[in-house]
Amino acid sequence: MRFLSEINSPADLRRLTIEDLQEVADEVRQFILETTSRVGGHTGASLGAVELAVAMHYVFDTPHDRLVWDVGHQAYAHKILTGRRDQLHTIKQYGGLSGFLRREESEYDTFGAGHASTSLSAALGMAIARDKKKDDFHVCALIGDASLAGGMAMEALNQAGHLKSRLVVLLNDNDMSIAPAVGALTRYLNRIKQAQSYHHLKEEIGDTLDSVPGVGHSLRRAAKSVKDAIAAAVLPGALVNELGFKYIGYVDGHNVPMLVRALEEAKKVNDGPVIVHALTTKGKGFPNPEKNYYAYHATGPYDIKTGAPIKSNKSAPPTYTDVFGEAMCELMARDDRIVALTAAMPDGTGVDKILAKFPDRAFDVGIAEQHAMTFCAGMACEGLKPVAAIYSTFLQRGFDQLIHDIFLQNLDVTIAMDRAGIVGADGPTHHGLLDIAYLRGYPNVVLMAPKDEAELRDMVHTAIQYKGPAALRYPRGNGIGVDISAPPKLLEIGKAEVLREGKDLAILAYGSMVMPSMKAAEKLAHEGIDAAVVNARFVKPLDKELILSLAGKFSLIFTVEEAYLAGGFGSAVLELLEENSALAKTHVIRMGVPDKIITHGDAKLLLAKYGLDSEGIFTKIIENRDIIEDSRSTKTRLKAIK
Ligand SMILES: Cc1ncc(C[n+]2csc(CCOP(=O)(O)OP(=O)(O)O)c2C)c(N)n1
Repeated sequence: MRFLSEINSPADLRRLTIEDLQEVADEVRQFILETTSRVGGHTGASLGAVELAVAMHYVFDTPHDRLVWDVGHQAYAHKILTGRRDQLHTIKQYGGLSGFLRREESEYDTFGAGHASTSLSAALGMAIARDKKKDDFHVCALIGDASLAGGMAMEALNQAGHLKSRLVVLLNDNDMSIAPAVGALTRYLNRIKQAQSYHHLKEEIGDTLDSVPGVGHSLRRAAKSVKDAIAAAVLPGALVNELGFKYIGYVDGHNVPMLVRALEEAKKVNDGPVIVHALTTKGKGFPNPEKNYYAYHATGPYDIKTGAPIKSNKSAPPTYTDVFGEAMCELMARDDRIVALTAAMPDGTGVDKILAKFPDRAFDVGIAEQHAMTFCAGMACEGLKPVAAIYSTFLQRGFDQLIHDIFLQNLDVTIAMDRAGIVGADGPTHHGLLDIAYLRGYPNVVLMAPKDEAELRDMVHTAIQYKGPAALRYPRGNGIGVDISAPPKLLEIGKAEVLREGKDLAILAYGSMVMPSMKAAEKLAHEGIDAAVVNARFVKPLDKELILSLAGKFSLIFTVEEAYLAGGFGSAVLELLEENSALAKTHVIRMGVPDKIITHGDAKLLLAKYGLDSEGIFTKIIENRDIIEDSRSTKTRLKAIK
């Protein structure tokens, strides 16, 4: 590495000549390949944005100038160039670098991210603050074409064009989301690309840029030449004229000198926002880039020569995601009112299988969770049975739409929340820990969580059959290996399942915590403690009858959930007991995720850290042994009195 080993900050990069930059980019790309082939990561997304990162840090005086990355999954080159090269191999691991951007991690990470389409709003906010403070720095937001189509980004575009604050937007257009990008904006961007031949356009822009006066010439003349550049580019109306943006492009997003020139031009626009439209290839440089586009976005470890994934030999049970996809296909074959929907996560949610099998009854709406909810509501109004498969964390985007459009109108929509709980390597922006709290406070909705993948099938069926809004949550990763060959069956709404009778205490577990609770109970038996275990199945409605009877029987009840404790399943149990004056004799201990930001890292490790595995549940119960002993002696005394 001729250059990279000497680049410890963007200032080092800026000491190089423009002619050296392409080689720097090549070295950065090689470094990403060598690292991600060992540890995995957002490989393809980051490989596609290498030259953009080099050019931005070269042109802008970072960190004085503010770079705002959308999502942040594509920012490995940015991390490498901003002093984090030697830690890149720790990315997404416990104690290591975050897979996204975090303000605490580096002064160059001006805005934390992980969810899409936030960069323009944040960058615009910074630009306006700069103007108010009469400060002088550039703000440049980098956003992908799929994220640009997200609702928030559209709202920011709308305001940016109106405010006329100085702002550079670098559009990383690779025609891809995680899956191929969808929607009318994608078509619009493609129209720009097709409108003139790439070569012709490059020359035209190049000529115009060449005619720009150097630094020190009047801004007016610079602005005029920018106008020329813009006029020379393809301007099919909407973005530039109607929204008040200037447009430079498109440029080859893998040609660093060209990107540098385009960004230098953009810097000179001082009377409003400007978009630099760069065309890139996702997974650029990935060995043997197959047609399998999902492989580009993120990878596990792979063979650096062939690109083939390095898989462990262990045969694992199917993932909850796969089981959901299969169950949906079975149910959709039986009932043509069922339609499926994903918001830009077809493979992540199992909707890819459904799209392949039922292309007319499945939709990828793009990064548009809010729209997805109300779109489902509309379909439900007309008698369809929409099932939206969505990550718990991304559903947060659609909160008001859930309440206002679905729950309030009691519409027949099913929400399948994948990645509910601690997701692991993706960290705090992606953990799905809030859904119980944010969903259960409103009437009409039924909320459930399966103990295993067979029950997931039953719950998908039950939720679809239920006449009204229903949501189910299930974790990331593999099922526990139970038989899933039986047809999905209907569960009684609000009925829990007693899995183990006991004499000393009751463990009420929700979803993914049921099986660890069973294991803990078995271990407790060896210690002479007899725990009943209940698979709660529903947090709304709770199995009131059963829980109140448990409270009458046991002086100690544990609730266990893979979610934030505040407002969660345990809170719901406490509320029920309080409403029924059943708390006086029963001690309730809630286990779940505490009121803390949960970092990234191996999910098993994080769950263990918060006592959310069989060992943790066992230990917590042993710690409260004195309550059990007390209750035993009270019972003995009472018996003696009788
Ligand atoms: C609100 C939200 N929904 C979904 C996602 C999942 N997600 C992460 S990256 C991505 C694709 C982004 O595509 P694009 O902006 O074009 O960038 P690229 O990966 O192609 O560089 C998606 C859908 C997310 N991060 N946030």
